[in-house]
Amino acid sequence: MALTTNPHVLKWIDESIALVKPDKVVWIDGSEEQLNELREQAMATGEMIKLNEEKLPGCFLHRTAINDVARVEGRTFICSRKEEDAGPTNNWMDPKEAYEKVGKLYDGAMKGRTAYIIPYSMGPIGSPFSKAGVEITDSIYVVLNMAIMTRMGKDVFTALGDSNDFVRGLHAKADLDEENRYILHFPEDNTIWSINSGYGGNVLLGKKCFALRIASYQGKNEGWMAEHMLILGLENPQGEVKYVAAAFPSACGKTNLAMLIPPEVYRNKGYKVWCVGDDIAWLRIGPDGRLWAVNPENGFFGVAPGTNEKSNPNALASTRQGTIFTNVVHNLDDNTVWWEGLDKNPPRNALNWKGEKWDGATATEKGAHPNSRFTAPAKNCPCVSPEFDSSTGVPISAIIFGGRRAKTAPLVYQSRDWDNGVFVGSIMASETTAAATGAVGVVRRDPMAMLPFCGYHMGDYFQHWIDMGKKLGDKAPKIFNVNWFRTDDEGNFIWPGFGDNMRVLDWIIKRTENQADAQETAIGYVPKAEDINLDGLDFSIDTLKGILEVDKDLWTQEAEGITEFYKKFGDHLPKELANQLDILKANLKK
Ligand code: GTP
Ligand code: SPV
Ligand code: MN
Repeated sequence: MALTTNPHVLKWIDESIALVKPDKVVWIDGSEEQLNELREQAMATGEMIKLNEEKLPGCFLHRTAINDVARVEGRTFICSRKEEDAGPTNNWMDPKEAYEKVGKLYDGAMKGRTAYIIPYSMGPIGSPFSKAGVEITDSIYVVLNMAIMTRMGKDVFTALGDSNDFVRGLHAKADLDEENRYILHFPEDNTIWSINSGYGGNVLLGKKCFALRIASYQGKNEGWMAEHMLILGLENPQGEVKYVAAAFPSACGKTNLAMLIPPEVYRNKGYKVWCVGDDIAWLRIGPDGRLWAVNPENGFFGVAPGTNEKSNPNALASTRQGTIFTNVVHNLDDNTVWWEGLDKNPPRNALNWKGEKWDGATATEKGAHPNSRFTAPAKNCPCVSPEFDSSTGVPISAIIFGGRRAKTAPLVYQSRDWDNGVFVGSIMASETTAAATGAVGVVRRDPMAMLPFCGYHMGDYFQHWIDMGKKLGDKAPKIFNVNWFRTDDEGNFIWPGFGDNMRVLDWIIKRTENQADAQETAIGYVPKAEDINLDGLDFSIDTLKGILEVDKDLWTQEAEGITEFYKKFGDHLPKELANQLDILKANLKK
């Protein structure tokens, strides 16, 4: 039975169902009873494997097809009516052509299957920040993931009423054919079409497709921002909490920073980090003129490899119940899971991410896929912020950009002002990771970590950032850049990272309070080495000076790279950014 009488919802569902022709239609009400039935069905077909109930209560393992393990940027399209509106960094398809061409693939794609209709909210239901979505999918795995990642169920329809303001998402696994895999976004129609994939970022349509690509377009039109950012609160010994939002590209450390446990010297004094979000932030100017953020998600879709008791105990704890693991190792001895970097005892009697026999002691290949993931409820996180469900969000004091750079970018620097900060975000570059298909470790420009996620012309997106700064005026957050990934001549990371990143956050917060010094360089303000607290850390001040250095030769090359990159944006490049590039060049000549 339909869970709503909203005519816009019903019309779109009727049309979509007529196209994909499922045998059955099931409305997802969000009840535990219904979810349990679906879990039972997925266990019966092998789609989900129930894990050890004592060690991992309510947890499941799922394996995707081996050709379907990451986002597919080459097959992701922005279907705006005008090609120019998609801009130079997105693939574009004419919407008419897209509906027609991919419509043929959808025709009858759910024959013999069940269509599940999922009402969900990005953001707390009823918050002025929040937006509703409806996803039609033929995958139980998607339903169960959406139940963790979003606020899902019939209350969403109650909050939506008869409004037309919801995002339509149609997902069909079809036959998982790579050649016919499409992730299409129609920003002007509030619509997403995804076909021939079963992997997270391609199919959990509330996440990257809606909360970044469609939402960034909505934000541009409505005066707010949708960003690929974690949100954390840093509590000082006086009990005051300052919030920061940080944009790093995929698999570059957002989840880790968001759940950071400060080193002992800080913990002893009473410092604590609270996690508000680990991947996406929606930011609006509040009644007080400051920038406020909510995390539109309700769970973490985190990278498994490298997550352990030392690197990120809070993430690990988050995965100990009610979690879905995707493409990790299945330990057959005790029916649990394992991944590279979990501990030094890989299981011997196990199946790798492909489901093949795997012996961790003798294997030459990795057992877990490098982009294997956990889907864990945010409420499981020991450091989840008390403000997690706040409908007004949290006020942001600092915005941090960052990426993986073996050289060039110093450990941390502060921009001179907002426009310079937008410039810093726009020139972000990072080595590619396994989070998307394609080569790994290649440096590419990834402005604001949004290259794969901006739903419109990136030059106009830069302009939107500049315009937001004008509205925020002196209430704007301060903007910083960090790089945890400088390497030595042997390719080892120099900075210890993880919990010790607290030492950098400490300087950042002090800067927002005008309580720390800095030295001006060609690119902005860099800390004086003695102002980064190294207490309790075996790390020499000379090594620190090394990773704080701004090498003028490298930056001169960088400026050339930026000049080339900026040409892409033509007359959509804000004059403020062209001006910032001139300033950088002039500074480098000084
Ligand atoms: P997405 O979910 O893809 O958006 O990734 P993310 O930005 O949340 O990255 P995540 O925190 O999952 O980290 C990805 C990888 O970077 C993991 O293998 C981490 O172990 C590693 N990593 C995270 N923080 C640090 C750090 O401070 N130093 C070093 N060397 N590695 C880190
Ligand atoms: C990312 O790639 O940035 C992720 C994972 O957070 S996905 O949901 O696949 O996009
Ligand atoms: Mn991400």
